[in-house]
Amino acid sequence: MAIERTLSIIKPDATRRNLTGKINAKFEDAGLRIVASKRIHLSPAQAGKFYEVHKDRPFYGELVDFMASEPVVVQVLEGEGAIAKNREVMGATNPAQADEGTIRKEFALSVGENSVHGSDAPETAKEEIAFFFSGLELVG
Ligand code: YYY
Ligand code: MG
Repeated sequence: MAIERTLSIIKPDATRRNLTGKINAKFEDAGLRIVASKRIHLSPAQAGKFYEVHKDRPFYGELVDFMASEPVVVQVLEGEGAIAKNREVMGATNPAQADEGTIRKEFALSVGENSVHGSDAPETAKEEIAFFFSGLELVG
């Protein structure tokens, strides 16, 4: 499998509870390298744009408010099959359905406040990385 890059976000419920280090340990233990990282506070407009794909879903308004409520840590993770590997480490969207040992099983509060975002495919990974980072900020 090829070396890939994927976009990860540590969400407000996790930054608020000081879980950034514990979550990053899960990524690193899985062989994912953090090649870019920054703590930012999204505006509602920025959060809305990032999650535009979900704009017609009933949870969109709440999702945008939540993502803009407190700081997040946006990161680029790199490794063998990084996109799928990150999704595995994250666990299912709904923590009640997430496997043991996954980030969401261990830390998520609810389906909405579920601690992490991860790109779901190569094309979205490329777009999402470009949404937050310039090429100069990616330090492999
Ligand atoms: O990629 P992933 O984060 O696992 O789930 P998506 O289906 O892309 O949904 C994005 C985001 O929306 C999810 O992480 C929480 C929120 N959400 C929700 O609040 N309620 C749902 N029923 C589904 C998703
Ligand atoms: Mg998704």
